[in-house]
Amino acid sequence: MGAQMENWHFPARYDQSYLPDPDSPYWFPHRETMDPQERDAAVLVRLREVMEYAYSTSTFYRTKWDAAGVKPADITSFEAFEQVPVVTKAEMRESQANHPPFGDYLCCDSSEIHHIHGTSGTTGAPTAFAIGRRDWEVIADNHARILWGMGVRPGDTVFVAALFSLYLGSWGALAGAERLHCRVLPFGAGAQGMTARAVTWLARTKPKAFYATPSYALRLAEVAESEGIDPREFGLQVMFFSGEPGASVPAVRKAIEDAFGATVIDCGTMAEMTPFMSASATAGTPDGMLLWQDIVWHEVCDPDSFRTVPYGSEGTPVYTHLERTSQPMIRLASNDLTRWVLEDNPCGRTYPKLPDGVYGRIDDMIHIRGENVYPTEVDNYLRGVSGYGGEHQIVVRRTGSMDEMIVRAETTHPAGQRDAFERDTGSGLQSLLGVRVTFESVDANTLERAEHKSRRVVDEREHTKR
Ligand code: 8LE
Repeated sequence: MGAQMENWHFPARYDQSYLPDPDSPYWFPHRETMDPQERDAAVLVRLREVMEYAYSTSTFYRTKWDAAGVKPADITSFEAFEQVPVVTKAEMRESQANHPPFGDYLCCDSSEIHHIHGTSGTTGAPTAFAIGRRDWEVIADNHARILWGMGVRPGDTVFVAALFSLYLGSWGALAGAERLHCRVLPFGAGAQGMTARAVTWLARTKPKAFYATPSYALRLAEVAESEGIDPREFGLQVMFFSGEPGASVPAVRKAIEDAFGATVIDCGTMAEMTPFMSASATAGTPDGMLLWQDIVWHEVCDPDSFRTVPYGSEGTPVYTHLERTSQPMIRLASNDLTRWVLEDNPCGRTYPKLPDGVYGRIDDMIHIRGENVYPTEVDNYLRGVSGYGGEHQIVVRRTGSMDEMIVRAETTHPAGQRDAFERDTGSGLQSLLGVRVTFESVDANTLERAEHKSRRVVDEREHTKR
């Protein structure tokens, strides 16, 4: 079974010169279209191998699993695997504080480290990611394979418009596109005036593919339009996104498609999980995200028990590396929210799918007066309202003993002619969300645009608690 799966080894080994038949929609036809039960059986054997590797090379996993009474050799069923305790971000931070800089879950020799990346550290101590040289090659191969699935081909120009720094998103996209023998334009993002220059370079180089965060693509479209350039003139065909919800939020997706005239592809798990593109749509199945289960094992779990929920249900993704030898993550809890299904995919791949993408983080969900509000619902709603100016903010505050939610949205309606917009949008939001909303409008282009990931929620209740 495993033997038929193309290049199925641990540690992973890929022929760096391999490219599929140009007419094949698949990079590895067998792995991608095989009976999912057979694939899962091969993955189960692999999970044991990865766990044995991690147990023998890291104090972190040995201590954690010994305490939980888990032995790699006992993982002979998925039920057993679901008993393996999840890894949390807090544990990783603690491990790195006690064993700087990479923590005691670094499983390879430090001489093998090829790249160091990390979290931005805006919400706490930064975490460092150490990626081995061989792992980097394997990541590039995996991402090339997924890009092939999106319809990107050797010789295509790929424009990467995300931060080239600690952020792994841009580097992962770059590595994959290079391995795919594309022409890569590692443009970056975030410097002063860079978006206007991106417009010039896109118009000049006419790339086929483009990578960024979804909010940045919308920002770019606004800047192009303000310079009198229709973003459709860039001729982009495939735009792939990670980093935040957006590409699977219907109105955001439509806004990007309408602005650029390209196919929008959603992808991305977490930086720790690089190859993070293991959840990704394809050219033939462009909506939602497929879970490329032979690259990373994706489970959608109950957020309390961390047992998988049945297909069709909502839960939180838990991820396990199948090929990483440096800092392998084994049951990493994401704290995100999604729903998964297993059905026939038009592209022929037999992977499960997240039909609505990853629609929010458990900790970003706003709990207000007994209701749960997803910020993406507000975004989706506002983008469908005529006269919406393109950006908004959600402020939650406590007035007396009551929580109050204020949505402040930009509008293109001139001052003095906003009454109907304010009344209708405010009441529309209120009935959608089921909570009282104070709605305010402000002039277009006055709220801050994200150069990276958007931060639209200001929860002032947390400040008052401190
Ligand atoms: C909905 C995956 C990557 C490298 O682009 C990234 O942003 O990794 P990072 O910085 O570790 O952030 C991971 C978090 O971003 C996830 O837990 C999730 O909350 C969010 N995220 C990333 N990609 C998506 C996403 N949320 N859809 C996505 N496609």
